[in-house]
Amino acid sequence: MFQPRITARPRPLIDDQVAIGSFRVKVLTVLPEMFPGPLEASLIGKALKEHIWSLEVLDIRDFARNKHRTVDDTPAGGGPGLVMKPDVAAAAIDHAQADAAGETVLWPVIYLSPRGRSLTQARVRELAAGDGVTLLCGRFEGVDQRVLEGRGVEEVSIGDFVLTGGEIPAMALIDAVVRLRPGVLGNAASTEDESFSRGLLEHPHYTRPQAWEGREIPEVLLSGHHARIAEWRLSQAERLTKERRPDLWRAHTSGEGAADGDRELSDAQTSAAKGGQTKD
Ligand code: 4GX
Repeated sequence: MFQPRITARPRPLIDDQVAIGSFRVKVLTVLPEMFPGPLEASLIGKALKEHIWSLEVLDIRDFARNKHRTVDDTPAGGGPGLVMKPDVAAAAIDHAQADAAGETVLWPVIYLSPRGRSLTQARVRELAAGDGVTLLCGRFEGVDQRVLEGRGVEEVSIGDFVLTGGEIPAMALIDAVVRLRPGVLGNAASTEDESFSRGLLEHPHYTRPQAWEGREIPEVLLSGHHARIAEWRLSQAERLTKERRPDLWRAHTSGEGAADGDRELSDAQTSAAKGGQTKD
């Protein structure tokens, strides 16, 4: 007699405030009041409400062990500022990475820092394909180097400038990752920039009125000739990339598809492909 084998039993859709399949973000910070902040607004905020992703903010001070809740100390070797203590940072990381059954979860721990590798759309895509991320936010002079090494923390920079802390960089990373999760963007936008773009800056955009302060919308965009429009957009994207980002241009021209995969910066090729199909 045929007996269907039960391979999975029904599970609750929401378990401990975390929806099944939800992308989990944990933020370690001494300024928990900064969150969710702007992450509550717009599409990312809507996705948070819909449990497409979850945010757990941990106050690093809760992991300090003295009555003053000290999290930092003066730099070894002297100099200005303060450095986050390795024992406190490690306790916060270990707590974040320990799941219900006391098992270490496998998602990455990232320290936002101007010393890190630059955040790329390729890394953003990898993170979005995972189950979650833990973000350590530093203030002052940063975190004791030994905790970064000892806990296998990845250092990531959002750009070559210095902020007062890692919280805003963490929010930038979260926004970039969450927008790639299914259900966050409209279908059109997401599928488009994923599959076609290849490391060019975006072409300029225009909308009505046709003439504004004596400036006209480029005629080709009003022509209805989709193939010519696509051609124009691609040439604009190429011109801008050459002018502003010689690094991206080199990567684009040397072997197509930058090795580090900064795609999605332009939809020129998308339009080109579409235009090529609809006209001619
Ligand atoms: N991209 N900051 C880190 C503390 C700090 C200072 C020195 C290491 C060395 C930043 C950025 C950034 C401000 C976060 C300083 N850590 N993070 N913080 N740019 O400016 O990611």
